[in-house]
Amino acid sequence: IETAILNGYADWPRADTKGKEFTYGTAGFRMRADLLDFVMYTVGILASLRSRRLNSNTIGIMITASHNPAADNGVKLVDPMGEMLDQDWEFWATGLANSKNGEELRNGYMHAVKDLKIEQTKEAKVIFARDTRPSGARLVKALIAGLEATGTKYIDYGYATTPQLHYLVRATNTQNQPIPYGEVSMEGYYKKTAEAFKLAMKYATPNGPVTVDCANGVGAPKLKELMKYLGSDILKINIVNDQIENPDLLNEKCGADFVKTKQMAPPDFDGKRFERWASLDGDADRIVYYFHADGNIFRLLDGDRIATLAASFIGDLVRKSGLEEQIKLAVVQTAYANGAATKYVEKVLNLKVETTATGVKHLHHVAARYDIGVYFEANGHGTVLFSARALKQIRKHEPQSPAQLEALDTLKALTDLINQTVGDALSDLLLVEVVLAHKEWTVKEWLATYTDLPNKLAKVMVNDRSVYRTVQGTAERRLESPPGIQEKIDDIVKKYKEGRCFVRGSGTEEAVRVYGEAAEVYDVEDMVGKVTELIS
Ligand code: NG1
Ligand code: ZN
Repeated sequence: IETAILNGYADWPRADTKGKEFTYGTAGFRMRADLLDFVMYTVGILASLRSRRLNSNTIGIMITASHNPAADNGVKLVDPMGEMLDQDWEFWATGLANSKNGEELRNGYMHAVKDLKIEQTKEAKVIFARDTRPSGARLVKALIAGLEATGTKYIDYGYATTPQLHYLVRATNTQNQPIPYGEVSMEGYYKKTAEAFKLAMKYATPNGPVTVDCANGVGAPKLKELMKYLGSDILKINIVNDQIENPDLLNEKCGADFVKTKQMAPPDFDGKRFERWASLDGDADRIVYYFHADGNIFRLLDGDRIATLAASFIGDLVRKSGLEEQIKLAVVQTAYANGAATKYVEKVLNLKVETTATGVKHLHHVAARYDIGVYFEANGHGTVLFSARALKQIRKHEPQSPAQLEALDTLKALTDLINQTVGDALSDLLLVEVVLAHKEWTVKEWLATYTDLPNKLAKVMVNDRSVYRTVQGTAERRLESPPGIQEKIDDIVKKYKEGRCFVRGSGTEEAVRVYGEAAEVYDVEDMVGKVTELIS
């Protein structure tokens, strides 16, 4: 293997990154696609180590740059149960990817084998997939070179959404267990999702159509495929922005990230008043809803809204099933969640709220500690996790009345509908549709549940974001460095009614983010402006 790794380097040499190191961040490796070939080669090697370390369980590799422009690409590893790669292994990922030449890579590999006590004779197994970016085809070749050098067995699933790949990983690794996650095929994903949706809709009144903007990405063909299994009698879905054959259009003035950051609908939006639209991102792991209210006012229903909608509905189902004593629900957010959403969950829904650091892996871990954990980032990435304990309670519960039976049936269906591995725009779309149909709500009633506090997210470009360090245990809401700055922020913020403002270094850009909210719009502008000045 060592020799094969060294020899393979000739075909996939490290690109000149002008001294810049590769980092495995929240989104894996992500950058301009032409710099990624060697990184892919090392990711293949890393995946072999990970699989052998985990008793030949299958590891997933997803090639995508999500909502980034078409010229970028990226890669991330998926652990056996469909979770993100164990954080401790980011060290090895970064180490291999930053080898300066073939010898360094080989030595890095040998170091890992020794340190991690890898048995190289064990089988190594990998499955992978990619989004619609044209560079994906070339990057797959580099990846396969890494897999072959290490004698790793692999299956190429072609195009898939990120959550579909996560599904396939978990299904593969649980296929011989008492309760497999699902059939090990793309068809298995569609069947499981569609069947669960139909069951969840059994007692609901179908709603009007929903229009889905697929960001001209992989979500378009995959949603079309899913629709064949859903049929159109319970839910009518219109698709826009499905041009995957023109890569320049990917995420271009459309998609979930565009809608959320610009706070506007894509230019081709033609929804009538109160008609529901939703946007996916480039790899279909995020979703936001929106509509036009009276006077053509744009209204966004973001991740906070999906979380509150899901928590309210699932909380009701638990109660109506008679499982209130046995099953506890919590909602997990980041500090970017609107204060009004947090208050609504605590005061109206009477549920516990936890706040974690930014990044899905943090939310996921905390949500997994609860019987049912609802987690969403404001940008629309999230899911609902059902613990093994909750699933057992739900399965063994004997309903005492027709009403209990109805609630329990719907709850069971949701445990299959909602992707348990990662936030999944397709299953989240169906989840929202189920809830709106059951509640007989339009977007108008959904929006009316609470009123967002006026807020603003600003970005300050800096040379070194690493000096902005937050205090442990504050979910990144307070700075400990640079020294003295937090006190100054506090002095500014206390002058505004319901003022809240925090500053943190971005994990994905060379920038510092300033988020603020207050009771009045002009106060937010003023407050965020002053804090931004302070750090500029
Ligand atoms: P950073 O750049 O660390 O703020 C951004 C988003 C996160 C998450 C990550 C990963 C905001 C404020 N931040 O993180 O929510 O999605 O990208 O993609 O939206
Ligand atoms: Zn994404």
